[in-house]
Formats: sequence, structure tokens, C-alpha cells
Amino acid sequence: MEAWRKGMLKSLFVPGGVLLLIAVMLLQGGLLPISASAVAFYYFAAFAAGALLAWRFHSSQILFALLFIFLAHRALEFFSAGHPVSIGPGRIAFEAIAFLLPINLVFLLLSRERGLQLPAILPRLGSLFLQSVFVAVICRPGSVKAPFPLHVELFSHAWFRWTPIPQLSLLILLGAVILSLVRLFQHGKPVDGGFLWTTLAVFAALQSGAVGKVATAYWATAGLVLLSSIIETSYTIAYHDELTNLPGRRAFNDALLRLEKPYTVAAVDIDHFKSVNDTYGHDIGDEVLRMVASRLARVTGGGTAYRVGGEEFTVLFPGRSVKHVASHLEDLRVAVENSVFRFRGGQERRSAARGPDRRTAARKKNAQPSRDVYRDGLSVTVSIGVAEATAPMLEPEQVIKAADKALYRAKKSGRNRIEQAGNTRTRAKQSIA
Ligand code: GH3
Ligand code: MG
Ligand code: MG
Repeated sequence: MEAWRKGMLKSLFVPGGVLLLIAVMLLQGGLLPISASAVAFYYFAAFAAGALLAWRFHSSQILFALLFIFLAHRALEFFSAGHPVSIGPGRIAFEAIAFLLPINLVFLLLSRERGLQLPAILPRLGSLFLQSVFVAVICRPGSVKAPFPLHVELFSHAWFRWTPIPQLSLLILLGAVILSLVRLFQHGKPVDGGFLWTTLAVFAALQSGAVGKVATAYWATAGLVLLSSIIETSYTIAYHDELTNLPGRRAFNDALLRLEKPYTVAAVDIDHFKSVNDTYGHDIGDEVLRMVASRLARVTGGGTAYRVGGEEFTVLFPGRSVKHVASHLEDLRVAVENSVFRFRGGQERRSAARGPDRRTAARKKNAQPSRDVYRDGLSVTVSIGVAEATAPMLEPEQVIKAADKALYRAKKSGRNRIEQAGNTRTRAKQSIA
């Protein structure tokens, strides 16, 4: 649970929150005198690099968010001639953009990523064009006030003296923040965190008058946050297994480089997993893998679980000896054993096993799931081999090999149990019902 909270907090604040915090400290705290040319460089670099990355990673969501933010700021600069104004086209542009931009961000956040195919980008380009025409029309020279809805007062005027942002826009910005927070907690995707902190950076930019040095730095930060969410996404793809969301083989290899004695390695393998696939089909097999992975992700005792192969996992316990982790591994084994995986339409799914899978099952006489199937659910068990780094086994490869050997012994002696390297005694003997 603790690890889950830590991971959630991290994906909430890193990197968007940290970037915005640094921007606020530099810009509001005056820690560092920043020249206008440095801000201009930051601004163009953030948007250009962001657009380049979004294009290479086929993210129309991010590309259009960057485009909307960039064009919104360009329009504000244009209509207010570079300094905040409280009347005329400059103010109208401010009210229109404070209203439209957060709505566009919400739409982009809710839209499904369909890459940079023409059918996906055409409607967005069309909407961008229509909005540009709308802004140009209401901001034409001589206009004094924006259309009424843009500055409608829903609450007492006195409450909003602190901000130049119209009430309705504040509400939409708040809605966008809440929505991205909800999505972040639902999916935990870096893009959701990106939209959250970008919306807040847009708020900071509007709050600082939308034009001028400080505001420009906030617009640039909005771009940088989106850019960093692309980097974060590609990191997640490279280091996490897509099916189970556990860190994958690359993350495991990375962790091995950083390991220092003492540490313990546990090799975990699902029992009779092939027969789960054969009996219920590959999709249910995948679901079961996900379920087991979610138990592994919550392993206690300072361990981190990695998906190193198909249905093979490794838990690393840096700084721990086998003695320290034994009870935690036992808790893990029991947690998997007691988890009943439920799915709808068990019988239909059962007949879904096709082709070679089914033939293999028919041929293999003793192919049966490790646990009996409950009405609409099944449960699986895992075997665990555990080894710690002690002389003469000092290299991670040796420790992993020893853990694998112990795992093999656990399989041999009946499965659903934990075996320790160099110890022939069964540590947690459990008979399979
Ligand atoms: P044992 O108790 O000896 O480990 O038996 P087992 O059936 O689990 O043994 P084995 O390691 O031979 O089987 C692993 C199976 O896991 C084979 C493969 O079909 C299945 N598998 C590997 N990766 C995936 C995956 O991503 N999804 C699904 N559904 N099945 C997978
Ligand atoms: Mg297995
Ligand atoms: Mg296996």
C-alpha cells in the first residue's frame, strides 16, 4: 500500500509539478534575475522541442495541446501589443482565450490518442481555424467588450478582485484540473499528469497578465510540462511491462547495476500456467497474469517486483537478507493463493481455447489448473526460489541462478511453496487442494 501511494505521489508531482514549482520559485521569488532574451529562448525552445517530440512519438494529443497554447499566446501578444490591457481588443482576446483554451485542453485530454493520421487531425485543425476566426472577429479594431457570456458574473464581484481571469474561465480551469486529477488516479498515465500541470501553468500565465516576461515564462513552462510528459511516457514504455504495469526486464537490468550487498533475489513463477492458457484461453491467461502482478506489486519488506519473462517474475530486496524477507514472501505466496480471479461467462471462455493450445491440452494428460475452478473464478499459485548474496555468490548473475535453482526445486517438490538456495528444507510446505 505504501509503495502504491509513493508511486502515485511521484506520478502526480514528477516531472510537471516540480517544473512548475521551479518556475514559480524563479519567477515569483526573484531568486535569479532572468533576462527577457533568456525567457524568449526558453519559450521557443520548449515549444519547438515539444512539437518535435510529439511528432516523433505520434502524439496528436500533445502536439495539438502545444499548438493551442502557443497560438493562444501569440494571439494575446498580438491583440494586446505586448503588455496587459484592461479594455479593448487586448482584453477581449484575454477573455476569449481564457475561456477557449481550457475547454480545448479538456477536449484533448478526453480524446483518444489516434496518432497523426489525417482523419484524426483534420477535425482539430478545423476547430482551431474556427476558433481563430471567432477570436479575430470579436477582437477587431474598435471593439470594446467581449460577448457577454465570456465575462458573465456567476458570483459576487468582490470575491474575484485577486484575479484578472473571468469567473467562467476560472470554473473551466478548475474543471480541467479536477478532470486530469481524476484521470491520473484512474489510469496513472504521464499524459494526465502533463495536462494537470499544464493547465496550472496556463492559469499562472493568465494570472500574471498573459503577456510580458513573467507570463511568457509560464506559457513556456506549460509547453515544457507537456514535453516532459512525452519523455515520461517513453520512459514508462521502455521500463514498464505494458500488460502488467510492473517494471520490466530493462528496469530489472538497471536495478542489478545499482545493487550492493546485502540483497536478496526471489524468482517467482506461476504454477501450471500453461494449463490456465490451454483451459481458458490466452486472454484469461493475460488477466490472471495481471492479477498475480498486482499482488506482486504490493509485496512488503522493501521488495520490488519485475516481470522478467512471460509468467516469470523477480522480486529484488536491496539491503535485505533471506531471513528478513522470508515472512514477506510467505505473505505474498498466500496472497496469490487466496486471490480468486473472477470472470464472466466461464464456460464460454473455456471453449474459447483454440488451435494448438487446445490440442496440447488434450494430449497432455496431467494438464490441469493448479487450483480447482470455482463457479466463475479460478485461482492460481506461485512457486518461489530465494537466494541472497553471500560469499562465494557475489555477482548478481550467480545469485539469480541460485534463486532459479531453488525455484526449480520448489516446482519439483510440489509447487506453491518457497525454497531457499543452498537449503534443501522446504520452507513453506503447502499441499495443493
Ligand atoms: P510450471 O508450474 O512448471 O511453471 O508450469 P507452467 O505451465 O507454468 O510452465 P511453463 O513455464 O512451461 O509455461 C509457461 C507458459 O506461460 C507458457 C506460455 O504459454 C505462457 N505465457 C508466457 N507469457 C504469457 C503471456 O504474456 N500471456 C499468457 N496468457 N500466457 C503466457
Ligand atoms: Mg510456470
Ligand atoms: Mg515458466
